[in-house]
Amino acid sequence: MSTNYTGEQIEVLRGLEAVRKRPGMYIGNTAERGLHQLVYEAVDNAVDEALAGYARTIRVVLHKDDSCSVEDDGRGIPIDIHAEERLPAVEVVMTILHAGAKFGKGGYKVSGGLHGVGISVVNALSEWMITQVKRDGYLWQMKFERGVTVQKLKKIEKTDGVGTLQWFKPDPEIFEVTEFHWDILQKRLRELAFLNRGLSITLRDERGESVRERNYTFDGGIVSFVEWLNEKKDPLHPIISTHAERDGVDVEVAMQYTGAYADQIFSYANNIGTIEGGMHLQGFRQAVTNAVNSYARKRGMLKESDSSLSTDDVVEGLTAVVSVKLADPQFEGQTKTKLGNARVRSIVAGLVSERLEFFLEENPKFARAIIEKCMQAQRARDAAKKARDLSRRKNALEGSGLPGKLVDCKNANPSESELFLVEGDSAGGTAKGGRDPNTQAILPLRGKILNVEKARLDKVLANEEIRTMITALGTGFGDEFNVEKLRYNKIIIMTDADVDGSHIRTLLLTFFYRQMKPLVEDGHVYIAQPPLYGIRKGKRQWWAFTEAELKSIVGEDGKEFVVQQYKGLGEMDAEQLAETTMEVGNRRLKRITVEDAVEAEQIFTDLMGDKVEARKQYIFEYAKSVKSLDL
Ligand code: 0RA
Repeated sequence: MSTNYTGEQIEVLRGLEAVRKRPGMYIGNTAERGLHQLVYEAVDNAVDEALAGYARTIRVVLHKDDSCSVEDDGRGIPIDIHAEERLPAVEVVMTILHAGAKFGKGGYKVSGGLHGVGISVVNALSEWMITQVKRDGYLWQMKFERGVTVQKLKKIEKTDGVGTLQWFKPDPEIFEVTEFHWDILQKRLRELAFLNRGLSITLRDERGESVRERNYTFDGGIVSFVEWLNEKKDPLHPIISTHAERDGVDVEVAMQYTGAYADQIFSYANNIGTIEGGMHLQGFRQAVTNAVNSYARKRGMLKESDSSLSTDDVVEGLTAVVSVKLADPQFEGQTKTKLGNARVRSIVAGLVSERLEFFLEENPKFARAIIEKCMQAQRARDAAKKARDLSRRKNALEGSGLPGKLVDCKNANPSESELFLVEGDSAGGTAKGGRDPNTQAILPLRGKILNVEKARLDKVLANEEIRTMITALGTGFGDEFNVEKLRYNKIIIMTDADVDGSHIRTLLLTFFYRQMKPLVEDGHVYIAQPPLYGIRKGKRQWWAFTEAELKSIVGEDGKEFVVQQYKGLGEMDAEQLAETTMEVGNRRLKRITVEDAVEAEQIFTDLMGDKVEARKQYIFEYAKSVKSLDL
């Protein structure tokens, strides 16, 4: 046998070594994201089997030892001997890099830039892995350790069933963290269930004291997705949807206008979220723009002298899911999430035009509501542009153009400068006293004014405070935003730990995300974390930022400690504020991610929208999470 050992085995070991040496090349990173990528890889294989028409259910279980199993009821990975490799096919799939591709199953094999690295990568990065296959009358099993076969394929028992189980424990030698997060997984699994109509996906968590289990099955597919996205919004009409195959591209679209002011359009190619958009999204946007304009002209709602509705106008308040599946997806862009196949644009545009034109013709009442909504967006945009032009002219007249309320820093180098957006004039004064005047600038914002603005984001621009802030940042906003003109590397929102503070924070984050997106994407936005408590004992002084920290300082009884709760920034003096919240080295900043901003946007919708129920719910939820509520 030793003469045989060379060929395949060496190839296998080389492959495993490459994966374990540079895991990032295969799964992105070895942090949280990479860890969850392992589950996605296993799940994607099962979803492929469902797309091929065989599997109907997928079951993902998080076990107590931080291992994860993914089971499907498909045909089972083949076990017959692979001619070239002279190993059972399942062993080839599990141990040879990129072997998955050799088993092309036709149809719309998912082979995106993010997924499709092959289950052998999961195997290589797992402390152990067990593969079970039910087919041909038996349950078969193999075992691996760090990708190396430790138990050859063997029959376990008789069974009539079919399917595949992949059970793996991520290797702590590879991963910085090995704990799966329920929230992350359920979000993706729910999304996959929406995108694959009828597919039943169960997530079960056995790690805690009580078992948690959820099943996601949506007979409506992406129509259910849109329904779910619009749960808290005011839809203007029933969901419009279409599903067809053209030239080998399977296209599904569901859309619904709401009273909201932002659009929410999700696009996918082969179940992968195309964050950077691409041809399918372009085709969709183009078709909606054309259909809405041509209907509005035909009905005389847009007069000959009126300018056409822009794409931004016609997508305001639109919730949509565009999902395409194709055999040869080209993923482009920085994060390989932009669909490049040019023919997909006209295919999607054609289908959407056809469907939307038909809907508008058939439903004049709904059509009118949609057109009116879009025209309102157009008017708001025109008004915002006028306001922008006006303020630009005004600034030019005022010389330096920097607002009087801004307490600027001396250092003119943006990479070293920070801007604190501080709630209230009095806290602004304190912050001014506590800042490092070389690098830290202060802009006080009058919270109450922002807070009562229960209206569309465009109106926010009419707000003096916000205009002042835009001028201070130097970037412009909306279509004219230019991140290169940013005058500060860090923009730090510093608000009180109460409901008002939380409103202002939400509004600012939503504003940044919608009107100055690159600020968030490039990580320029932060939230200051003032302490919740000051604790004294004799001459010693501590700060606690969480309840847990307070407990750990004062212990269970804590009799000799004097604990002061800080509700507002104004309760601290300049020195205290500097020491706890502003000084580099001492302070704790939370950097805002796109996910945070999206969440803020959701909260903003709840808070500012017309749905009283959602607003009540938010305040109720919020009230539970803070001890004393200052209303
Ligand atoms: C290739 C061929 C066949 C099934 C599969 C792959 C398969 C792979 C995975 C991975 C997870 N679950 C899976 N289920 C099936 C079937 C070939 C045949 O039976 O004719």
